[in-house]
Amino acid sequence: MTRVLSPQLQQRITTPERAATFVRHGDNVGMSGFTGAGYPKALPAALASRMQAAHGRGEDFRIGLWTGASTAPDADGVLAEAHGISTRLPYNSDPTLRALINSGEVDYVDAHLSHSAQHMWFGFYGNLDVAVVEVTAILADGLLVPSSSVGNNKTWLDQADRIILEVNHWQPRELEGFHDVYYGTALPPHRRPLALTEPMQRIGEPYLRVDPSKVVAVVETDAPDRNSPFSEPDDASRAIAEHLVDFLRHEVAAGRMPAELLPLQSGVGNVANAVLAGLDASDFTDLVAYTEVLQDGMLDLLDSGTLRAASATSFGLSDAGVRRFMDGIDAYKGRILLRSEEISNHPELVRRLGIIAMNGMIEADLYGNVNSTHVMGSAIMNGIGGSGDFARNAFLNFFLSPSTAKHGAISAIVPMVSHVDHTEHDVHVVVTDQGLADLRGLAPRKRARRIIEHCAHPDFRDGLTDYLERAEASRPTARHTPHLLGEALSWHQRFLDTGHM
Ligand code: 0RQ
Repeated sequence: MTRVLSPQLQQRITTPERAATFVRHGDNVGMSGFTGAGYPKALPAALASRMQAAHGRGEDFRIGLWTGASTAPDADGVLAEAHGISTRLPYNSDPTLRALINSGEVDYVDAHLSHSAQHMWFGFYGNLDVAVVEVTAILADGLLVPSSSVGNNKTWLDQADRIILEVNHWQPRELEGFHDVYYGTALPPHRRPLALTEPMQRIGEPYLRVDPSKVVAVVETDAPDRNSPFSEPDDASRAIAEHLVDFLRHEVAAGRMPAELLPLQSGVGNVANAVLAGLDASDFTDLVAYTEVLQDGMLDLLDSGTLRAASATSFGLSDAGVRRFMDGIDAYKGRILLRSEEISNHPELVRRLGIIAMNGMIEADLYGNVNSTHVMGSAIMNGIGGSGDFARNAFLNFFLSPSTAKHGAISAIVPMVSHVDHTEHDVHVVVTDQGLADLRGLAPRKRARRIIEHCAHPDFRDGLTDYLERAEASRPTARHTPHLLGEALSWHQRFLDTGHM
């Protein structure tokens, strides 16, 4: 059954190879895709072949690649292998591309996800030449049924000069009705308040709009999303989850939040999934999520009834999760909403709704500054993603990590973070497998003691205490936030020197 019902756009149906000829060297290309969901499946490989052929002839062929967030090996990966990316924003987790970013070949603009669409409209990134957007179907009137992520698709379709649509038959046709795409955003000084006061409220429409005269090609595909598996929670993740869930109980008992909590945001990865499992095993019920990504753990919560409903911008499911979602898709309708990332991550909404934000980190320092992105201050891991959008504006935020990395060789608690993504002013609670440090309302020296005592691994506790005591004793540098600057940085250097990194 065809999913391209618009007679005008039927005329544009073509092969990926032909569609790829509409992308030229030097173009900025806005692709769909967010945490491995809803990215184009055929065009990137066809484009990569053209790039490789051009490079074989001694010609340059590279694009600026903009997306919602991470994609997959068959999008970011193939274009990176073809050395076809000059600039990348706003988020990447592909290992091949990560290596090129770290080698300096690719310019990476690691941006807050809520900023990426508006920075495009503000003209900060330059012209968008091409949009390549996966959809579930094209209706007879030309409206687009979005696929498994919305991300920045609305903005790319609005702004691009030329548009290539991929209609993916693998995406369930029943996805129609799962989306809420808001078209009311304006540029300053004409912005109006966002009229969303409840997480599951609809403020937009179920479809993406497109100007059919800009559509240069329509490609039909039938390929799955990335669907990475999740590992079973390990002991460290389980311990992190227990500390966090206990703390939420404590907050309810103290009267600081209602029994059904406040809307939850959960980052990606195995630790985040373990926390969701911890919530599912708890006595919490009737929760709601206002988040970016719906991973398997969120489906578990929806299935058990712990979670009433969830608003996000994307799925991020394993194969088993996708099968479960597809099998029960009708029951999820009305309980899951996918929005543009400018809305799912909007600071105004995160602040208004009072989100509980839970995100992973690489390291935290004694004073509560958090590094989410860089290993040893220099090598990018993924990017800040939505962690800043949520943490900075949250009612309550948590940063989570095992207390050590690299099989115990490296402490996740350090004297001074080697790179700062979230400053001490934005960080409420740090959680490791060792325990939880509630930093709210504490001055720096008290924060430092609490973090060492509750979060540091015993193997590193003495070293950190010794550092703090000597920093506090040193004159005249022991001021509001005591530090021994040279020593703080050599803490990281020694892991490089001993070959751990
Ligand atoms: O590397 O696999 O090579 O050993 O970092 O670490 O423990 O598997 O943790 O998958 O939860 O990721 C911060 C990266 C944590 C993630 C980060 C090494 C470690 C391993 C991964 P290896 P884990 P996770 C919503 C919110 C930013 C974006 C965000 C992230 C690898 O949570 O990208 O929050 N966050 N978005 O060995 C050296 C340390 C280390 C270290 C970890 N201290 N030193 N290496 N690693 N700590 C989602 C979106 O926005 C889309």
